[in-house]
Amino acid sequence: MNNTLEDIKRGIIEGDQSLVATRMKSALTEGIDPTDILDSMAQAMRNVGKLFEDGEFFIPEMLVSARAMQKGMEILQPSLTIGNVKAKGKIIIGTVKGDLHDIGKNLVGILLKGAGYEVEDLGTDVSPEIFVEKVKLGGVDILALSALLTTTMMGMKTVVETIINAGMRNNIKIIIGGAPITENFATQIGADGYAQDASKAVKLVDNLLEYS
Ligand code: B1M
Repeated sequence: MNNTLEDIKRGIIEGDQSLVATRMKSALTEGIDPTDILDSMAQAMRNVGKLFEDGEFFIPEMLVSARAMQKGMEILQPSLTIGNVKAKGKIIIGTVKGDLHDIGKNLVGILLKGAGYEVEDLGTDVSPEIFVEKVKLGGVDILALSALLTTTMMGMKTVVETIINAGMRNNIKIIIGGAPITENFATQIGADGYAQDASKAVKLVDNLLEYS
């Protein structure tokens, strides 16, 4: 792997925001493809997860790595988003109730914006009622739900059910994703689609809204 990308990975794992910021800027001046930069960043977070599983990292270490990752994403975001063109559709995105993980969701949001969609991000720990309220306001094409915990993923089913009970199911498509989520789970809970990663989420939305 290229040295700059190695440094970015190391910066994220060590939680060194200034190393990430400097090397991220170098990567962009060197003309490294932003999606390759993103891949290295995601790899770094997977390593952090492994270190946590192995008992070498604890919550504080995960948090500083997450902050370094967010710092890098802030710098990268302008290279992934396109200018002022009419949006292809509106997407509401959020992490489900009880779940505070937002890095993957943010990545999905950034790439969707980059692909020309208007994205409203409701943040983390979002209750089914809040999702429904937003959908009721109208003009929403896709509801995008993220979950990283096996204990919160069932919250996605509750969101689908709350949307059905509100009589809004035919108005929108619902897509889901996050580390513990599978295609099978998406089918089981009645979602319209599942994407394994952020770029697949863009393809999925393009397909659902018939842009591909
Ligand atoms: Co937590 N955490 N965490 N954590 N954390 C995991 C998820 C875990 C797998 C770590 C481990 O044990 N190996 C584990 C979950 C185990 C399980 O449920 N089976 C875990 C745990 C246990 C916990 C706590 C319970 C720990 C504790 O308190 N004892 C706690 C829960 C807090 C809560 O949410 N209520 C907790 C807390 C945290 C921090 C706050 C410290 C921090 C989050 C900071 C933040 O997000 N701002 C954190 C982190 C950083 C992680 C790991 C290390 C990294 C997650 C991440 O950012 N990955 C994670 C380990 C891992 O994932 N290997 C772990 C990088 C990111 C780019 O990938 O989020 O998977 P990811 O997103 C991908 C895809 O999943 C997909 O696309 C993204 C990009 O390609 N995707 C979608 C995601 N959402 C999508 C939506 C879509 C489509 C695709 O459509 C809508």
